[in-house]
Amino acid sequence: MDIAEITEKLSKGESASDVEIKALLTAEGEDRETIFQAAREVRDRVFGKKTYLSGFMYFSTYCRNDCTFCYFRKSNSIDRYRKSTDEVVKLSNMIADAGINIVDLTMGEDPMLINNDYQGLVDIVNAIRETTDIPIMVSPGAIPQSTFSRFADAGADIVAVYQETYNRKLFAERRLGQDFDFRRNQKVWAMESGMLAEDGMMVGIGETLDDRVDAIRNMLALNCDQVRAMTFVPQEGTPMEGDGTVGTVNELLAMAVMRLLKHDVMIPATLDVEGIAGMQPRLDAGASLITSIIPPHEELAGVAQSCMDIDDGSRSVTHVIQMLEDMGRRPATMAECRRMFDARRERVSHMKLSYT
Ligand code: SAM
Ligand code: MD0
Ligand code: SF4
Repeated sequence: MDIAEITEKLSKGESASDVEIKALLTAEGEDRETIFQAAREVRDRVFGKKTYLSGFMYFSTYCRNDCTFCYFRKSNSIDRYRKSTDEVVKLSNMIADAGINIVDLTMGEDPMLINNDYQGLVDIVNAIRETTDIPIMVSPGAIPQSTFSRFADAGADIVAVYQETYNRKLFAERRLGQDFDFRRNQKVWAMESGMLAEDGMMVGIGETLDDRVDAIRNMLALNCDQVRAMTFVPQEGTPMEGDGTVGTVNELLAMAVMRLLKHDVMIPATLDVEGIAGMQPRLDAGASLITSIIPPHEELAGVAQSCMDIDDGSRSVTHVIQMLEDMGRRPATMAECRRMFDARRERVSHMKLSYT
């Protein structure tokens, strides 16, 4: 199959068959570069050289769940922390002042924070919103339908809840004891409440090529404004510890395919899989924002790479911006990011009307 023909028609906004998508996802050699280049060109057509920056704050690492891939699963005996509301607000302001465009408030499904209908996180969002306009992402895990409006009212802009896979059997094996449909519906409920949604797939958790196509199709069909692919990183003390590290090319190809299938979607280049070394390959695969930027020396963890490149400052915003500029790209301003979020939320609110 001619890869260039497929990328050309996708670049023009035409569709592709599953067979063609599979050809892209399994491309080798020079064909890969053809795909990445097409993805970059489409990205630059929509976003120009602007790149959005997202600061990551894993503010509670306690969790009631037992996802088999996750270091922070409840059965793993590890040191955990929970930041106070004041600390989270202070760190969020620091992140905003440092020129980062988005703050991602992430927690394990911490019983203390779930208590009282997530009031702890609602308070944090309210307090941040009182002092800054910065777009706020919340990543609270799977929450009740009725709780979404509390986050929207407090000033949150986007909810991140990754399905990981749309294969129900694999989901049940990885997200033990969790409800597939309840998690899937999180994205719909976020959008119905006027916020945006981020979905995500994991690569290397036992999925087949067909599963990857299915995940990409499903995530885009939900109409999420942000979609991600993350390569599984084996974690000490978990059931998948011995599964071995896989290369990241399948993640990069999945990102490029998502870019080609939906030109204006936000796709993160995460620093959480390969640290700062992973930034450029992901931007080269068509990413439009950088996530998992973490300030050093604040005792904050990453997820898949809980400490890699944090305290030496390699995941700090100063270093990220310098590398970005070396690539001929530039960080977005907070005002640009705000405008983008407002425009997308406006579109989502009309989409909501068409649901009902
Ligand atoms: N607890 C919330 C949840 O599960 O939705 C939010 C935080 S959770 C740690 C965020 C995401 O990190 C997961 O959805 C998963 O995609 C990713 N993740 C967790 N462990 C990982 C690993 N070992 N390798 C790669 N990604 C991982
Ligand atoms: C990241 N470590 O962006 C973060 C995390 C949660 N919303 C995101 C997985 O890679
Ligand atoms: Fe908990 Fe999220 Fe880790 Fe699952 S992925 S164990 S819900 S922190």
